[in-house]
Amino acid sequence: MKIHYSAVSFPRTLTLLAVLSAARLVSGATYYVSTTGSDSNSGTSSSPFLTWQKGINTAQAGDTVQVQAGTYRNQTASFSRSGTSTQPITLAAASGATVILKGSLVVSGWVLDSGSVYRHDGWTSYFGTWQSTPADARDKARNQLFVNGTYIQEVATRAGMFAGSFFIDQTAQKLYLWLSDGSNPSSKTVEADNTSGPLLTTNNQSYIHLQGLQFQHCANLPQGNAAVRLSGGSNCTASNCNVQWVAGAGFEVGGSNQTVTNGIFNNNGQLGLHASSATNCLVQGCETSNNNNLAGKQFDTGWEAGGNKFALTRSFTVDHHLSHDNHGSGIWFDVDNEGATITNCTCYRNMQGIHYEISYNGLIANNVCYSNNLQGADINSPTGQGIYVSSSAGCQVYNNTCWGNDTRGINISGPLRGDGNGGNVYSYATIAYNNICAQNQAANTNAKDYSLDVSTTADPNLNNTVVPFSPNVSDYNLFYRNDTHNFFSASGTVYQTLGGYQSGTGQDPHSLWGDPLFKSSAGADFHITYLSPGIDTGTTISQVTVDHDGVTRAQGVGYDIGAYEKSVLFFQTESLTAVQTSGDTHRIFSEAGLSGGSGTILDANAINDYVIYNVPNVAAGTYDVRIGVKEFNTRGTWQLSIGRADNFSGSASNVGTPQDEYSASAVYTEYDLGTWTPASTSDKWFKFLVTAKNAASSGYSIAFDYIELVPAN
Ligand SMILES: [Ca+2]
Ligand SMILES: [Ca+2]
Repeated sequence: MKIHYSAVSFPRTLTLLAVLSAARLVSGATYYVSTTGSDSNSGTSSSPFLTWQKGINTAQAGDTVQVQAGTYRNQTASFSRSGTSTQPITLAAASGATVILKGSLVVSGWVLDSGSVYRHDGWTSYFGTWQSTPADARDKARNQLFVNGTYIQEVATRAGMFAGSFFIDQTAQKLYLWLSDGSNPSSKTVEADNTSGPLLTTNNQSYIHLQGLQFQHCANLPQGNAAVRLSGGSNCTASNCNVQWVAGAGFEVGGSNQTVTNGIFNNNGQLGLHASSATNCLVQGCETSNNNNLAGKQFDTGWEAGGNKFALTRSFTVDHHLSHDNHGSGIWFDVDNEGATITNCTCYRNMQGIHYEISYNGLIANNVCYSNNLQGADINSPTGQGIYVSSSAGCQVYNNTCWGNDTRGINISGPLRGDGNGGNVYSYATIAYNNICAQNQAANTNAKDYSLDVSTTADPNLNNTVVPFSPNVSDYNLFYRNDTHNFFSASGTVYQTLGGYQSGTGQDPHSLWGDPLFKSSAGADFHITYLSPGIDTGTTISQVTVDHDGVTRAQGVGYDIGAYEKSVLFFQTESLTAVQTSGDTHRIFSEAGLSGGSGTILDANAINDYVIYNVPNVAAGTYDVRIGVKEFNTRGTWQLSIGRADNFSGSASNVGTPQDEYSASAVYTEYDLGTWTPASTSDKWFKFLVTAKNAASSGYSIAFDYIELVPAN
């Protein structure tokens, strides 16, 4: 199996920062662009250029073009020169300045046509028919008009106008506008598109940095015809750049080793982001929301529309991405992607949260996908799902949280399909560990919250060379519904209970059924709380070293299930000070089965023998108290009491019930003693007092591994 996940995002970020830092050491020239400038100027701060293009044309490797605050129109920009690794070319907004390039003009000179319809004569910009022949999914109106920033719907005929619409008579060069309140548009700011873009493209050049630039309004076509493009080339960056309210796709990521950070690509006609045949690129900290929602422009969601779409990529990373309220998928990799990484993302109210389709070796981890919905799709369609890994092989689906989606939380399935690259692929060789799948089927109680293809034999028509066959494997997950429904689908066989599914398939032997106890599912806060069954019950995943928030995994003795790791107080008993004993030998012992490789034993030989550990600096609050132990056939039964270190006898009280450590053979396990609420912050003494022994036990010794305190807050 090809493994691509070593190219995780944070090292990439560090690399990027290193590159930017190195770039700052180069003192190239700075050229200035201003809305009050002129391209016959010299480009100095006192004699700035007017167009971005003039600045770009003037800049050599190592130079910076600084764009002053303002709204720029009637221009587009395309690079014709590359920077170098040590001398990139930078196009940046001036520090703190709002810089917007708009592919629209302000339209004035309105005359009353009839009724409440006003007319602008002599309008020559027209970008597409309402419906071409033959019709296909891309046939959407491309003209755009905004009134005081609000999108207005285009209609195909003058007679078809309604309040809140516009119409362009291409032949007569007339622009008609009927405002929703019937008023005269002369008192409003009316903007209409006058270009199909691209507004800006790197045009196959490399080592170009775009910083802090905003783009709006463009009558562009969909897919790769994005309004703004890192097009071909390599090692370009776009940081804090926004593209909104364009007719097709907002931003294109092409080429290799490109990086897009902290961008907003919302409210676009087709897609926020598009990428095709891009290699080793990173999209991090960006947002794609409310795309494909423009009235009259909603593209076919089964074809290509929504938050984004990535095709034919290699090692493409989407990290810390927010994608919501798109008409279409939130994050969609479709056709012959290899080794994509989708981590720490949040996707809600899309048609799918994350969709990885006809592709290979995706790492999908630490994502939160909730309330994704059918949006009018057939109720029995594979739509309205949290995570959908469809007809893809070799994926790793780890530590995701999927809640309240319309049909399924997680669906790993799909038949043999052509991969667009001469091969066939279907659902196999995918591993799903440490996921929470809870309270889905919000709209369709005939769906199954968790769907997994469980074929154990290779399809004879499987012919790709990317991922050899092995069965899908699922385990260490946490499942839950608060009512009774068919929950699991395993290659179409339906199970209502976890037990039935486990015995029927052999899958998920360590998985759990129980309320994840989120902080607030209604408030979309899916951190698990201190009594959650997901705490410490996941398995260690070497590729997932932090949680959705960046908290180091594992906290405490093990990985938590779901996208969040609960912070805990964790003490290895072998590292604690035994401040008092009953005089019996207290010793450290080492065995591979113990957390940290070691534990402690009190060689007790009678009732009332004890050991007291000092647990330092425990804050006031409520905790779930968990004690790691090693059971054996020589063990006694103990009672825990906890008090303040400075006044133990005056403050100690029992926590939990007596615990019998006897077992016929060695067992490393954990006792959950329930809650404890210290009133003050101080060192605490934990006293383990031998109170009895099991009749089968040959002794009274007691053995400890760790103390874990899980805070309620
Ligand atoms: Ca943990
Ligand atoms: Ca230990």
